[in-house]
Amino acid sequence: MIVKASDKSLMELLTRLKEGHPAKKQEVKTLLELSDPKDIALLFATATKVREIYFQDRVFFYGFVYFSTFCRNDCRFCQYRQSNKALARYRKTTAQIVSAARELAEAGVHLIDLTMGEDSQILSSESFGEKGFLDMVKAVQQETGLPVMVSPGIVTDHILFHLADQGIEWYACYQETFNQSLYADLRSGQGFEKRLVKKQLAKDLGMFVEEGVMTGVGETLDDLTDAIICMRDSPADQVRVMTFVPQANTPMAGAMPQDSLRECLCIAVMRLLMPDRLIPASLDVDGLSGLGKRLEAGANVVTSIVPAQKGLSGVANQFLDIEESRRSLDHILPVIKAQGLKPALPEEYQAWIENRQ
Ligand code: SAM
Ligand code: MD0
Ligand code: SF4
Repeated sequence: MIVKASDKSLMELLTRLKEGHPAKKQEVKTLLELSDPKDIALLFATATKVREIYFQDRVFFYGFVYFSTFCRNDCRFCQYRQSNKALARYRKTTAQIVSAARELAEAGVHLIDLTMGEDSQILSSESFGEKGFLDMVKAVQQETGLPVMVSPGIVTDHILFHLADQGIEWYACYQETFNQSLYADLRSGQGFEKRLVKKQLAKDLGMFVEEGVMTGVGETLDDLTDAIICMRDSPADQVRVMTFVPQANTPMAGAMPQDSLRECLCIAVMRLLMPDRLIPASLDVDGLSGLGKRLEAGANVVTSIVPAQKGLSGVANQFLDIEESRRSLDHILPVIKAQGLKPALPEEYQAWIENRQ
């Protein structure tokens, strides 16, 4: 069913979704396949209206500290896969991580996202690493006084128990896709259910959870439609989509880079289906120049804000805009202001958290 902006049915569909009526699978797919610029503009305008209802003109900022780029896994899409011997890797010390987190906090972010590859030196519970990891997270929490997200991949239940016990607010762990055969190809050797079960445990322990998918990894529109509906029906508190960025020295290096329109269409549809959730506009895919269009699509969290001169990497783009300080609030603020948006106050982020609990 192709609907046109001029066509009454698109207006009616968007109005119904804006009013909170549930979306049927075919309606979601119809919105994802919009191609006429007028139709897309109408979808984005509706998504930003819905964002305004739930978040007014406020935007949240997430600082990003990729503290170890060692990984035991071999995700086909990721440059940090253990088979990529061409990559220079690092493992930051607690002092270095705390210093970066402090700088981000002073800059005015609302949360610190501590991310790593599945670094076996840290994750093996018998090694100092696990205790070192938990002590480091606690040090960041105490030094900054900010909410903390951890994105360590699959960790032991023991680590999740300790994180929840320490009052760490967020656990991020993405499925990438809900098409289980595509998942098995992307994250070979890693159980699909295992990631879902870990997130459920985090939720049961009182943590918030972030879910995420990628576009441009061989998914169909039906896969993306299913993924958005699965995320809607999941307990995730924050939901993201990122455009796959092909990486040298990986099995998917030759993939045709996809533009971020599909990501922005997903953001807008996710806003309509999950109006009260946090939806990132990541700086990691297109850098600062990609921020505006993701906000125009209805995102309300700027993520992957990385301090310069700390030797820290991004994920989809290891270096893009980092040492030029373009992934900084100084450069972000004019972009959000141009859209009539402004930084949320720290207490407004805290209020969202308390409200959500
Ligand atoms: N190692 C942890 C894990 O895999 O959950 C955290 C690392 S990072 C947050 C992992 C996420 O970054 C992946 O789940 C994927 O969604 C995203 N990602 C990794 N490589 C990417 C790429 N080349 N392009 C776009 N997104 C990518
Ligand atoms: C981002 N580069 O927000 C970060 C990363 C992990 N929790 C987030 C993918 O885009
Ligand atoms: Fe490792 Fe995470 Fe990259 Fe997969 S996505 S290779 S688990 S760092």
